[in-house]
Amino acid sequence: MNKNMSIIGVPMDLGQSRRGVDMGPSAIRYAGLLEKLEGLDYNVDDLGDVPISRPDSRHERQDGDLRNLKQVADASLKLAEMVDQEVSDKRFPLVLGGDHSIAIGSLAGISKHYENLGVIWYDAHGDLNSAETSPSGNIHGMPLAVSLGIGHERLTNIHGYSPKIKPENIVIIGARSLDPGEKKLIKERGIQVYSMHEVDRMGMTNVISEAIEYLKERTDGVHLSLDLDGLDPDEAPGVGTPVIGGLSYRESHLAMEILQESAILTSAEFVEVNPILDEKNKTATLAVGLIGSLFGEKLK
Ligand code: 5AB
Ligand code: MN
Ligand code: MN
Ligand code: MN
Repeated sequence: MNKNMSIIGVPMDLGQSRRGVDMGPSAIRYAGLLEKLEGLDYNVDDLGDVPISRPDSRHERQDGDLRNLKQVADASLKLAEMVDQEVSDKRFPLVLGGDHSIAIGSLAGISKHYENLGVIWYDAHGDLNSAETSPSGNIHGMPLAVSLGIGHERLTNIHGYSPKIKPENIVIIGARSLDPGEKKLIKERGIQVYSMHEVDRMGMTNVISEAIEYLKERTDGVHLSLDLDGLDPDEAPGVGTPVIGGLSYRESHLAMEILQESAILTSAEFVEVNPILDEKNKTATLAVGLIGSLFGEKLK
């Protein structure tokens, strides 16, 4: 794996309605991220945080009923430009959220560099909503749809091109809360989903190995987008939209370890850590542990 890594924080909480997830990047750094990566011999450059503009009013809803559309679009473009630069400089971008709307910017910046970027979406949710299907109007439930070119044009066209991702290059792992419109899209577009049902039946070793084989055949780079709510709320209490019955601590470490062995990843992001809802920084500490496994920490 690329030993030159750039860390970018995105203190964004405007893609959803629970305060505190903007403090995620600080909490992850505080939990020892840099020390962990430097201990694994990475040459780490922490670029700090993307500036986020505040909305005039918290619950401002605009253009097609998307909450904070303008601010999310502005931040997405800034993030896209930053990750674009890091990929150009041959550095591995590691993005810290922030709510999951930040994936719009990450994918916009990264995908420009690939013909067929693959995405592993590790999440309880599909994040495949649009204004028409969303039950909440929250943009953090939309980034994967936006990256497919579905949604508000202000979001789909960020960084000047659309779509960013092809549906057949996506693998969702850990899903257990999909809205009707999301299920429809998954069927129509042939998106690969390993829901908790498949994880239970096949075991994580088979799920992640199959996902890696599938993506290896068809992609020229792979981005991991890991929403901490993919894990069970017992392991990751500090998230805004917890869903019972999630991936375990060990299943998740195992997935990261097998991803490390496969060496297919070219970028990653860890999102939705909310320190206000957390218990003694447990979720941020979990994120740093998973990042350790993903980047080569060994148990023996
Ligand atoms: B997350 C829901 N599907 O659209 C919606 O945490 C939840 O980034 C979205 O995965 C959860 O509001 C977004 C009900
Ligand atoms: Mn998500
Ligand atoms: Mn989620
Ligand atoms: Mn969430």
